[in-house]
Amino acid sequence: QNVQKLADYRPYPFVLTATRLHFALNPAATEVRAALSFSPRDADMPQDLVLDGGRGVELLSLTLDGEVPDPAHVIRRNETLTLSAAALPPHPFLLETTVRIDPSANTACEGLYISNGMFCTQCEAEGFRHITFYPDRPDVMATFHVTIDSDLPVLLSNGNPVGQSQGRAEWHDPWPKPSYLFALVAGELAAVSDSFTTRSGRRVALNVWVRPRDQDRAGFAMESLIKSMKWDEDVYGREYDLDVFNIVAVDDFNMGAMENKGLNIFNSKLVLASPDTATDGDYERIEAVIAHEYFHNWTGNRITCRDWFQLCLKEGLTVFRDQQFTSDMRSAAVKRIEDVQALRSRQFREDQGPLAHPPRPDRYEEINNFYTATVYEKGAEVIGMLKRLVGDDGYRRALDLYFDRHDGDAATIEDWLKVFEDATGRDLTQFKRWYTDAGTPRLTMAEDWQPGVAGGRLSLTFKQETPPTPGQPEKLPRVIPIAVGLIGPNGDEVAPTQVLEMTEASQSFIVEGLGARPVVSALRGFSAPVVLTRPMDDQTRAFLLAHDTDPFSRWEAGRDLALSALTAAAQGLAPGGDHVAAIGRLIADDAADPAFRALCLTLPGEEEIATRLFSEGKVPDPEAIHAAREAMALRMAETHQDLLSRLYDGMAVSGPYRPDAADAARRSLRNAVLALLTRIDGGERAEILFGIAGNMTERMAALIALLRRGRGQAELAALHDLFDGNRLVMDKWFAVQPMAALPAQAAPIARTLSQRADFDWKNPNRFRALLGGLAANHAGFHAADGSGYDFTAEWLLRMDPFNPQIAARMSAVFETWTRYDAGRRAKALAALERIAAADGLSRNTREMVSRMIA
Ligand code: BAL
Ligand code: ZN
Repeated sequence: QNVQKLADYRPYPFVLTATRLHFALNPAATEVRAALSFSPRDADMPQDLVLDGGRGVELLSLTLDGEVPDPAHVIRRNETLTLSAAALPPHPFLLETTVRIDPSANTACEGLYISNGMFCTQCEAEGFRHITFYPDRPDVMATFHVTIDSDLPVLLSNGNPVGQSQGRAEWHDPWPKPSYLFALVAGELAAVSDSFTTRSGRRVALNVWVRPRDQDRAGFAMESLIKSMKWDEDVYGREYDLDVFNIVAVDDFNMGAMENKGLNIFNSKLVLASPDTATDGDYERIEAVIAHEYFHNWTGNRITCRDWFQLCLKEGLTVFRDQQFTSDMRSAAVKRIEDVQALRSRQFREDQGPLAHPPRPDRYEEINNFYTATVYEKGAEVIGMLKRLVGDDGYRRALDLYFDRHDGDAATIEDWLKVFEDATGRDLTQFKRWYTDAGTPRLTMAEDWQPGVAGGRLSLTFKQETPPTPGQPEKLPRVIPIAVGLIGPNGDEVAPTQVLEMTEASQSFIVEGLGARPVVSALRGFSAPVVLTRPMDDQTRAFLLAHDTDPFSRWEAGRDLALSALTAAAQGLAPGGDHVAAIGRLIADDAADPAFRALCLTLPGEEEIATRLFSEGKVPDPEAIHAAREAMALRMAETHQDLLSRLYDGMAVSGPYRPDAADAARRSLRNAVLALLTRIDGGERAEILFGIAGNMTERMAALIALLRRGRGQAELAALHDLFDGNRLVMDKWFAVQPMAALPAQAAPIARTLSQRADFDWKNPNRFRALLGGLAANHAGFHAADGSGYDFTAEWLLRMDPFNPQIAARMSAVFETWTRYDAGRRAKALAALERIAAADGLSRNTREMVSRMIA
């Protein structure tokens, strides 16, 4: 066991001022020369110099100020190279090494590797140590000068180009950075190019590099980059700081993208888009991730993390910033609802299970296992709460101070909170629990109405409690901002949104002079990441769905109506309420945003229903949940057949495809309607739409609607014929089949697909497509015979020695296994134990599995 603990943090005993690297690229034998300018932090306290270096790094030579040191002072262990203190001078010195590495054998996609003939790197979190010996930790920051020798035509690294000749390129990055932000790319690439002039007049050359045949699909990424650069200047006052900004698309990539200084490397699925290959969802995601990586230039690169425990310092803040950006570019209401849906389906699920951890964990074995929804999405929610508590002006002052005070630093969560305290005068000691404690607080609200007191007095009493999580049995109360508004009986708002600040385990808030009893709209905008329960009948929910002025709470009321009916039906109880009628009124409202109506029309997913049942102390039955959801969708289709048909015809988008919010909203409503109508029209509309659709959004919607009804084989074949050579479309083709299959067929379909020659499982996207597609089919993955678990375990075991990061992250599909009945639990546990017993299991997967079966 190699447990890293936050409490053990010590500064690196040497300062590294400048790093010079020389690469002689060769697929199987690349030589890397490194010249590192060190000085001891304290000359009176001699210390060993410990450098990280992976097993595949072969040391060819080493000198200290030009001399070969006594070999007795140079100690190579498994993953380190140590120069003992006795060999080191008490003044600045130059350490030079030459090593050999084999990028062609690097299947883990960490460090320097080859994807489709292109050299590329991924160094976060600890990939740089597979390139050369180095203090591979984020608090060691140096300027980088990089020379690349290769016959390949495009040779890129961080910073500004300072020399280019036949077979050689030289790059200099003047901004000190940690090794995880290093990048190198070499290949036969073509660029879509543009430029951006910053507000202080710096002209920045922009390039999106892709394979030559993909050049016509890189334009949207470039547009998104330019919008992001402008937005960060306008909203945060942050300018870009180099002469060039490069983005490169890579087919084999473990993450979505990476914010290397001046050279962002992207998974090609988050760069390449054309109407016939990418959906509206893909376009929106590309825009958001291009922005996210660009925004890291300030929140991550100029100010980085002191250690990996602080990962949410850069990730939570950068997610928060990209969410703000998307809200400004598109519909803020829809974005908020989508973000909450994602948070609940991924992060609440994490908090409910054995993998729960705080946004700032205090221990880990493998940091790659902590790039999680908790660090990213909950990290962003915590910042949203801070902003709600200190107000927009306070937030702006705090952020200005953060950038002023910490530019060039490797900072901590304590530093972050301190700027808020200093800028606003607020004590955030209690608030810090959001960073250090795991788990989703349960909030209950009770109302007491006294019509005869003080002109009508309403008392709202909130209680909070956070369930135990691994290693944290007891939880203290947190600061919870609760946004509340009041709606009068006639549907008018009688009290606009006010933020109640809860700090105690139980706390009451009183409003007087109300006259008639209002309906409370609570947790508006999802003002805190908590589970709110309150006694509310379906009539009140329907009232809020009709009248709430807060779009999130309005949607939430409809969601609750649907969930109360679905959870009842999934337990064999008569569904109460009238969700179907209430939804009918909403979708008939032509004044409402089509995207909002689409969200309301789409029933909660099966996983969400299971989560709700489990949080109510019930054992979810995947088959019953599936049947209940199917029955309700059918009832909606039958009840509103005429309305839906009119909507389907009326929402068609004319003219050429545009990925903007307005057109995407109409398509999303029309596609949600199609999913319902396909249940009663024999698939006619979906078949027609698939045949005539001029874009992937409608094609995929039609295909999924058909597959869910057990049809669509001809369409699948057609899609394959049309896009056989397009990796990204073929990933969709692999994903959609197990995802939209009837539950009993999901695992068998996944198995059949896995036997195809074009199941290129070593490609992370293809692997995630098939296994993720199966996991997204709740009743299919949790098939009672264990076939979903067995299939997944087999492939995790196959992937693990090849690419441990991908295997470990995908293993989280098992994280909910303890929710289910004894039969399923036994089968899931057997699958997990099979993985745990494998010889040579990676540290990544071992940590995940052992946490899940602990
Ligand atoms: N830093 C890893 C990729 C991302 O979150 O931007
Ligand atoms: Zn990020």
